[in-house]
Amino acid sequence: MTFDVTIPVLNEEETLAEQVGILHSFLKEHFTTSNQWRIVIADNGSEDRTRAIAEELSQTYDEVFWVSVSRRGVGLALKTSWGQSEADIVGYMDLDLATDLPHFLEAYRAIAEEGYDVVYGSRLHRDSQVINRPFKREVASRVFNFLLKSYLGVRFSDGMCGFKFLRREVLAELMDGGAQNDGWFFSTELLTVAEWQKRKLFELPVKWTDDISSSKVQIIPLAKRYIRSMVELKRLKSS
Ligand SMILES: Nc1nc2c(ncn2[C@@H]2O[C@H](COP(=O)(O)OP(=O)(O)O)[C@@H](O)[C@H]2O)c(=O)[nH]1
Ligand SMILES: [Mg+2]
Repeated sequence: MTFDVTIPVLNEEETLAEQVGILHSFLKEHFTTSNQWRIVIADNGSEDRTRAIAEELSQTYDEVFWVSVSRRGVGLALKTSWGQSEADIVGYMDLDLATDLPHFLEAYRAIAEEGYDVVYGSRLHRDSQVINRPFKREVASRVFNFLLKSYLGVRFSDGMCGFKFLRREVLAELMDGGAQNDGWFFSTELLTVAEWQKRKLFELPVKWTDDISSSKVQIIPLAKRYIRSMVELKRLKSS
């Protein structure tokens, strides 16, 4: 099966080239069929050299592509990138490669060989291994996932992990079913709607290493937006 790995980026000039290089050599080593895969850098609104570096990388590597969207938001970046894709499998991972790369092989297998529709990384499974997670992020993550479970009635263990892959076939229906957010919440919506639609979800306990210095997330404003989006999604469910 063919696949696209999207990397959403915002102002990542410092690490973009190196991280894409690491991902590229990993995929090259494990997937040797030509034209089987692509890395798509999805930039929206970077104000540094990110976009120029993405262009350079796309010239250096045959398998690297980029898309650029004028408005900010990870959800929008992913929808744009996946919307242009022709691959059997689409998905994304964070540029910091916080999720250990070999997990991608498990994710690929789950969809390509075991018939799963959606694979999501989880940092909250008992077999997960989480390194360097700042205490307040850990707490925020647990509270948020608890709210998802109690308020939306979902069963998945981690809605926000930056590591998700799905069969592209199901994307349009997930979006029709309510996965539409332009921001970070899109990632959680995908799983929520997938559950509502009784898709086959594969929970992948991951080894996750936080890079404390690089995070752009501001917990309080993000939490407010998340909760607002959760309420909207709930309304959709009951309507
Ligand atoms: N396209 C896009 N990517 C973003 C945006 N905000 C963050 N990112 C990317 O999303 C990924 C995860 O961000 P990060 O700050 O590491 O989040 P954290 O690990 O949850 O603290 C990185 O690859 C960022 O460059 C955005 O508004 N648009
Ligand atoms: Mg990170």
